[in-house]
Order: sequence, then C-alpha cells, then structure tokens
Amino acid sequence: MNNVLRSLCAGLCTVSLACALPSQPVTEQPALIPAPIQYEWAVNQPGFLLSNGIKVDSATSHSELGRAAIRALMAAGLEIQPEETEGDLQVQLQANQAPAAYSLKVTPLGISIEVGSAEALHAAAQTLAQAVLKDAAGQPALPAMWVKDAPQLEHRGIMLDTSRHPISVADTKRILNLMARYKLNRLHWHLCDDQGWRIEIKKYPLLTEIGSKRKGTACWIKQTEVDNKPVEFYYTQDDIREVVAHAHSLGIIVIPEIEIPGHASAAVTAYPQLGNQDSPGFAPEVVTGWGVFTHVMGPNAFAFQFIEDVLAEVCALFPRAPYIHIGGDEVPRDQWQQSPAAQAFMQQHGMTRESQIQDYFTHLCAQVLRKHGRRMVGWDEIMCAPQLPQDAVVMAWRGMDHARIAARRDHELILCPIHAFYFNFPQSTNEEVKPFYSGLTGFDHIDWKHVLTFDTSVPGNKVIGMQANLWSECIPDMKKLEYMLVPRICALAEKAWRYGLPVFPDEFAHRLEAQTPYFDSLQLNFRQEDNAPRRP
Ligand code: TNX
Repeated sequence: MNNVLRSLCAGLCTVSLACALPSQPVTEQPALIPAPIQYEWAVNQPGFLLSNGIKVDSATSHSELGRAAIRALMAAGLEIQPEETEGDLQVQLQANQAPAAYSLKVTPLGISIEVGSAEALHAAAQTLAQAVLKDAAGQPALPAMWVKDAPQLEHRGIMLDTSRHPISVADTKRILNLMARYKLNRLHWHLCDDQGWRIEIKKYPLLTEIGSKRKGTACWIKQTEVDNKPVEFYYTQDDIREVVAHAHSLGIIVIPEIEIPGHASAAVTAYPQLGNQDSPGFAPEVVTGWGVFTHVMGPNAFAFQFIEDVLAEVCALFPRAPYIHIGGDEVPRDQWQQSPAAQAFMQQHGMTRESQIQDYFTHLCAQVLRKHGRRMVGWDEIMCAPQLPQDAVVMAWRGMDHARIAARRDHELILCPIHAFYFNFPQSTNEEVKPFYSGLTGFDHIDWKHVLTFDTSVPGNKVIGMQANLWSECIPDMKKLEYMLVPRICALAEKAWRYGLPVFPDEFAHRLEAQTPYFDSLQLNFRQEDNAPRRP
C-alpha cells in the first residue's frame, strides 16, 4: 500500500468509524469514466467489503447532508443499511471546495466523502458505484482508494428530441440513469417541433389535442416514403413532473426547450392565430417529413400572449432550470415577407429587415423569462439579435466558429458543434451498417474517438457546458437510440468533465471496453467497435 493510502487507513482508524471487515485483496482496477482529476488506488490490497452493503450510523442518517448522501448512493445503485449504531460512512461539507467538487477516501474500514456542496454527492456516489469490483474471494468490494475530483464544466448534457419520435417516460428515465452513471447532469428536453407538440399546456389544450398528432412519418433514408401510422403522443404535466423528479434524484436538471418562433408547424396547426394567417397558401399541418418548414409564429398579439403564458407554465414545471431554451434555430422569413400584417408590424417598429422580427421574439422571450427569474438559452442564431441580453446563454451548434463568436461577445456558451456532437450522424459510414442503423447523411465517422479528440477549444473562459444532441429523425425506437448514444455518451462525458485537459484515446479505449458488462447489465443495444449492434 502506498503512503497516502496507509495514512488514510490510519486516519480512519483513529476516528473509529466502524467495525467493518476488510475485503480480500482486490486485484482488478476500476475503469472510471470520466477519469477523476486526481486519484490513486491500491492494487492487490484489501479494500472495503460491500457484501453487507454500506452501514450508516443514525447520526449520519439523521443529518441533512447524510440523508442526501444516502439518497445519492442508493440512486447510484449502492446498498445502504441505515440506522446502525456504528457506520462505515462519513460525509462532510468542505466549504473551501468548489460546490461541484468532491473527495473520496476508501479504506478497508470505511468510506469518507467530502463535498463542496450537496450537489457533488451525486458525482461522488457514481464514482463509488463505478469502482465496485470483486475481491479475490469473488465478493463485491471497493479498492482502497483516494479521489479528488471536480468537473471542468457545469453543464454536461444530452438533448433528446421527443417531437420527431416520442420517447416514453419509462425510457426517458432509463436514459437519465445512464447519463447519471457518467456524471452527465443536464437533460435538454426538446419538447416541440414541426412534427409534434409534446408538452401539455393547460391554457392551450389544442397544442396537445391537435398539435401532438400527425398522420404518419417519413422514412429517414427515402423521405418520399411516408408510412400511414398515426403518431399521437404527449407528456401530461404529471409525466413532466415525474421525469423532472427522477432526474433530480440523480442530480440532473432538466432544461426544457420551446421552439420560438420557428419549427412551429405543430403549434400553428393547433392555433392558426399564432401564425401568419394572411400569408399566401397558409394551411399549416403537423408535418410528416423532415427539413425546415415555413410555418413560423407571426408578430401579433396572440403570439406574444401565447409566449408569455406558455413560458409561465413551463417555468412552473421546471422550477430548478436556471435557463429555459427558446429554440431560435432555422427560422425562414418567407411568411413574414409575404404577410401584410407582418409587414405592417415591421413598419410600425421601424424595422427594415424580416430578421428583426426574430430579434423581437428573442427579446420578448428574454424579458418574460427574466420575470420568472430565469435566463434564456437559445441556438446560436439568437446572437443575430442586437443587444442580446448579456446573460443569454448561447448554444453553439453550427460549429466552433459560432462558439468563438459567442465567447468574444462575452456570452456564456454551451458547445454542441454539429461536426462532433450530433449523435444522429453515423459512427462509420451509412454503407457500413444495415439501413436501420444508418444515421442522417451529412457527416460520417462521428465515432467515440472523433467525439473525444474533436478540437473544442475556445479562447477565454465563457464555455459553461457541452452536450450531445440526439435529433430523432432517424431514431424511431430505443434499439436505435441506444445504438446512436452508446458508447459515444462515454466520450462526451469524459470530454465535458475534463474539458481543456489532454485526452489519450488509447488509454480511454481500455476504460471504454471495461464498460461492456455494465452496458450488458442494462441490456443496451450499444454500437460495438465493428459497428455491429449488440442486441439487434
Ligand atoms: C438541425 S440543430 C436542427 C434540427 C434537426 C437537425 C438534424 C438545430 C438547432 N436544428 O431541427 O433535427 O438539424 O436534421
């Protein structure tokens, strides 16, 4: 045993933590993803035996921090025995650490966790869960180890597109569990788009009565082929609360997205007054195909009130989201050019370009959200708005150039450049996989190595997050979703947690390979190195 671990063990003995029995020597080594910033573990030494779970004394299980630790450990899958007279677990707040930082010490006698805030307990718990190995007698054990760790980015996320292909509440929870395992802490929930509105809004019942239904769905390979299977799906407000609560139990904050003013066909179909009714050929419908569509919100009183009302309900449903996503991407100007009402609005406001209507919407959203104590986050197109509020968060998707522009303008930003973080693109080429497993065309070979090594550097310190987007045109079910997400999710998690630190793909490859038993324990249909799906 090395000196650090020897003194650790002595330290724990002096506070007479527990009467735990040491494990047999632990010969395996943990394969942690993301790799902690600093760590050491003892090889071939006894560790902490887990066959009886982790005992927690009543003082710990009655303290607020202790209870939070127990919840985090249980959510990470560890077995806890509370209310014992003597415990194996010691938890402490370390006010001088960053809120998201934690340190861990495991000895044969117990586990001690120090955190900068309760939030960090989730990461600590997941590190422990990933470090569970077998000792020489085949019993579950943690190696004696020491970890000092903190994320380099506060927003580490996955975006799920529930409009193109809905995802059930149960499946969303499974995805959240997987995210938590790798310390991802933000779910960006894309809840509406041209192909369907998926969130119940009490004040506008037609959004779901009409807007959540479409007649069929286009094939992502041959877009002209549309099936005739109706899609009808939305999350009730109770469903939303259930997902948000499950996420919270794992230390994940859900950031909802309401698309304003574009990608609005479903909303405009439900409430035509929301659109540009006087534009030629106005006949909105919930779209069955893919692409960018002309139906956008109109600059009118109904639309402005709609935004105010919808965002109010959304803020109430997502009380912990510090920022709310208002979309803002890919807004065609055709209807605004052709609508007399939109043109009159422009004149009235001294606007010379249609794009200024989008800027007006962007500012309105920021204003409404501020009233609810929230910031706004939007796709990088929102930067077109002059005097964009300084606290607006920019989600840079069109490439690193846009990320660097946002940073120069002093906006906090979240990186998800299409060239590496769009998990709807193939991990090889589409020709190398069965059609079902192909991705959208545009970019090939976005495999885990590409994700890991892609240059995401941005001068300055404005990057607050990184996420992968799972646009779901080509993701009709969980088999496909798992194939597109796993194992790239691991590379994303590593890169976000260790943002700015050097990466070593060959070393990472070993840790990734070691995840296979975990993936299999969840029955995941992950993409294997030869591109074959694990459970086709
Ligand atoms: C662009 S990325 C979109 C999505 C599509 C995606 C893939 C972004 C902000 N908008 O609406 O799903 O490309 O086709």
